[in-house]
Amino acid sequence: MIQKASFVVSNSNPANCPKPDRAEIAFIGRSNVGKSSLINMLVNQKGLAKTSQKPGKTQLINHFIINDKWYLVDLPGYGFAKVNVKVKSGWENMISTYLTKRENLCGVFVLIDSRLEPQKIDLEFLLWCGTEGVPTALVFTKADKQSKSKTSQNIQKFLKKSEEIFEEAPDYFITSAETGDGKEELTKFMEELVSEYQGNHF
Ligand SMILES: Nc1nc2c(ncn2[C@@H]2O[C@H](COP(=O)(O)OP(=O)(O)OP(=O)(O)O)[C@@H](O)[C@H]2O)c(=O)[nH]1
Ligand SMILES: [Mg+2]
Repeated sequence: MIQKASFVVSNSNPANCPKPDRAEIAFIGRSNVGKSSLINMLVNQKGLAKTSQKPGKTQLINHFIINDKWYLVDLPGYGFAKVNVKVKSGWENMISTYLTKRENLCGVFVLIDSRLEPQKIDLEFLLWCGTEGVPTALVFTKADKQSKSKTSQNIQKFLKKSEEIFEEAPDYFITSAETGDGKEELTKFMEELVSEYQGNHF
């Protein structure tokens, strides 16, 4: 259970992130997919991670500490067309360096909008994660926005499309930051990742 969560630091340079002395889990996905909202839902604090109706809100690597024990990280989204090319390549460089170099990273949740048909940009990002050995699981967001059957149709299509990417079917979760759906399952999974990491490192 997540009992305690607080902000630690924001960085633009992955090299300045906190000492990698504990397990870390990060949230990534398209701009506006609901990363920051999901984090707030999981930790029971509305304003902990900054959210916005406009894409491009989160621009830095944000570390939060959970139960005084592990780090949870909110990242900027990818695929936000409105930022200029220079800013965009800066973010992409920051995110890719963080994801490939962060040694204590034990899980990366890639968030996918459950309302949409499979998007090329998400599949390409997952393919990149696969080739780089980034440990990913899928989180489908905004499930409150449509019927359960529509959500599961979109998820089935996405999983079908991603068969070429994953050797094994990925872990996936269905969530809503509005209703709290998926909270227990996702929290349990994060705690398992953290325990496993600790078992291997301490
Ligand atoms: N209905 C509904 N709205 C959601 C949900 N999650 C997020 N939103 C809304 O989607 C918008 C974007 O949410 P954010 O959490 O800021 O998205 P983000 O992925 O962090 O976006 P960036 O930081 O810009 O990359 C906000 O208006 C949220 O209120 C959800 O589960 N259900
Ligand atoms: Mg955000």
